[in-house]
Amino acid sequence: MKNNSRLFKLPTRLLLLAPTLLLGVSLGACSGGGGDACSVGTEGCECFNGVCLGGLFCAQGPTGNVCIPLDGGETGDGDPTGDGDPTGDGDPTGDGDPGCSGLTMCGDECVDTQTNNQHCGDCDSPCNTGICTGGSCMVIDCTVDECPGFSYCDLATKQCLPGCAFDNQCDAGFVCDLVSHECACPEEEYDCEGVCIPEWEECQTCGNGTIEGSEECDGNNLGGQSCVSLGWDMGTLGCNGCLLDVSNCTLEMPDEFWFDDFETGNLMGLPWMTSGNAIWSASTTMPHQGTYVAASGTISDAQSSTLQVTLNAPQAGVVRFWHRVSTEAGYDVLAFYIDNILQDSWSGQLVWTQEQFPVAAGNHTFRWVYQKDESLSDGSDKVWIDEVYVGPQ
Ligand SMILES: [Ca+2]
Ligand SMILES: [Ca+2]
Ligand SMILES: [Ca+2]
Repeated sequence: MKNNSRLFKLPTRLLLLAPTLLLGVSLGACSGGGGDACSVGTEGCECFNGVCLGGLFCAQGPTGNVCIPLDGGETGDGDPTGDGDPTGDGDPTGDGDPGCSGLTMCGDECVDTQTNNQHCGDCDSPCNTGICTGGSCMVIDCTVDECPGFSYCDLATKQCLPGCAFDNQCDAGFVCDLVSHECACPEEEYDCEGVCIPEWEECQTCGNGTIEGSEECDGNNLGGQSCVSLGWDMGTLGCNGCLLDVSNCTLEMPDEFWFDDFETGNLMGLPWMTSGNAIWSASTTMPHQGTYVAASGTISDAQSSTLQVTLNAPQAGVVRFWHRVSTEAGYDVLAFYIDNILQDSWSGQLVWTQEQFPVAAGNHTFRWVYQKDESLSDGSDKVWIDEVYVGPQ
């Protein structure tokens, strides 16, 4: 993480430095060697084979690679000149990198090299024997001394080995497994992002403001998306249950017709709303056209899965769409409604079929519902639609 944020910062710093660089050159700050021949490593000079003098860092500049201060004081560590770490090993000031708050960055994790068995003293020094104490590997006889930090007394060898013996050596909520000497969640609990929660609770990271896993957004964090970036004309993008909510995004009314073939790979081509026991989604299973279709959610007996859209028909015309169903014939049905009035329903094993119904000008809600009865399933137990069109016949 730290490496990334540092790389990310460089261009900004370079921009800030650019006027200084130009000024510096004209004033001869880069004239250590006289004339155009800069002393390699002087601030603002071209890097020689990527090498700058101590305290400087080779960065890509607008006219070539130049040496710039490693640490312009931006990190607030009081060391604006840097202490000479041209290798950029992630520890520019020697204080363990400001982002690690006193710890040392090894790879992408912050560790305490005083006590870390994998990184004892420095990142490249694992303890092959003994325990890391005070930055060096010590073989400790636990019949004489107490085992320090995260170690336990191995009765066979009478040595301290890495691992726990007591719960209080583990993070809060974790307990020590006395067989593996590792910290684990208590019985009937599991590790959810470093917190032990009951087995029957879902690991919920929605609400922490960070977009993880299948989350599309989290709270105010919309991942840089907006209604417009998602293809709408205007409106305010929301985040609901860590899924993007486009219900307040709107399109300008089309001159001719509305159409969605789901080739956006999601339900964002029109102001779709999906609800029920499971939601509809874009699917690549047997598309009628293109790559994607809209597929009902996976539901159980007596449940339903609904997809609907409200559109303003520019003039009297039709709604047309293709559908496919693979359900228990006669009982588990795809029903289609316009403004809450059932138009037709389908069930059983049906191939792709096109339907068409008349539509008056104005606002209408088109709703597709997969509704199962109390028992039995057949086929894929799903329904699909594709190429939804509302416009002139
Ligand atoms: Ca989250
Ligand atoms: Ca399609
Ligand atoms: Ca059924």
